[in-house]
Amino acid sequence: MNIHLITVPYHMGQKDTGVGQGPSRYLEGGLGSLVQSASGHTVKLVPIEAGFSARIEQVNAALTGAVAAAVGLGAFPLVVAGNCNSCLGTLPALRPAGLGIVWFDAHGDFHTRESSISGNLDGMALALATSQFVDESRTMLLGVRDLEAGERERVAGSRMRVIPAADWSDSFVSKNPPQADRVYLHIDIDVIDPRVSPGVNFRGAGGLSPEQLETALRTVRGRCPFAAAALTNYNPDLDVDWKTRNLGLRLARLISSIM
Ligand SMILES: [Mn+2]
Repeated sequence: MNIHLITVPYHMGQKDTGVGQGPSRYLEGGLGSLVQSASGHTVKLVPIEAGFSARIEQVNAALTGAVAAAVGLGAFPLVVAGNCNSCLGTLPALRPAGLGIVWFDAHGDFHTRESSISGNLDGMALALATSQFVDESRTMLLGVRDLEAGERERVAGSRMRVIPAADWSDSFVSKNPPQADRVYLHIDIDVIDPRVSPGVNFRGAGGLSPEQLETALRTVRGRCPFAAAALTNYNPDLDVDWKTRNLGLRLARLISSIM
């Protein structure tokens, strides 16, 4: 299957700022050729362009168009984005029947406008995704370790299946496969332990190891196909010796080889 490598170089509508620089650094690190060699298929690079300063909704609308175009051609959409709210651009372009979400993140991204202290859209990304596009019962939140007050209660009261990083076991996913025919895979790279991946805005201790994440990805893929995948939230300004960039490249390579 051909891959459309869709890059979204934006942070909250601002181009090439903070985590919005991540896609460019990955591309400079060889992302395109690596995805091509891992998948053995043609890779088309699709950069989202919405000017230097746009509304988040404009960026996501452009992303919806790009993902829909990929799906229309039977290509696999691999989204590399600054923000987790890119899910709100990707999901509307995917056929909803049987669709689930597998979401790796240190955070819940499960605030409402009422529970959010910051009002930051990224803190609501999964909450909006499950209220608008995919039912909670078909959603898994994996590797979470930093839930805020208000959000913690909302996650606990949800029908999502949740495994915190602190309770991680490699067998969890095989014992609790996604209740879906195919899944949108979302990886916020801050799910990984910051000691091995420092290039993130959140450096709270206790994240997953790259090997734990990779094992989980293989297990999920063994149960159901990916409808699309997203890799988000790499901040090159905070990276050390390209550790997080190289990890992201490794993850993109794995996704491309098993998708
Ligand atoms: Mn996060």
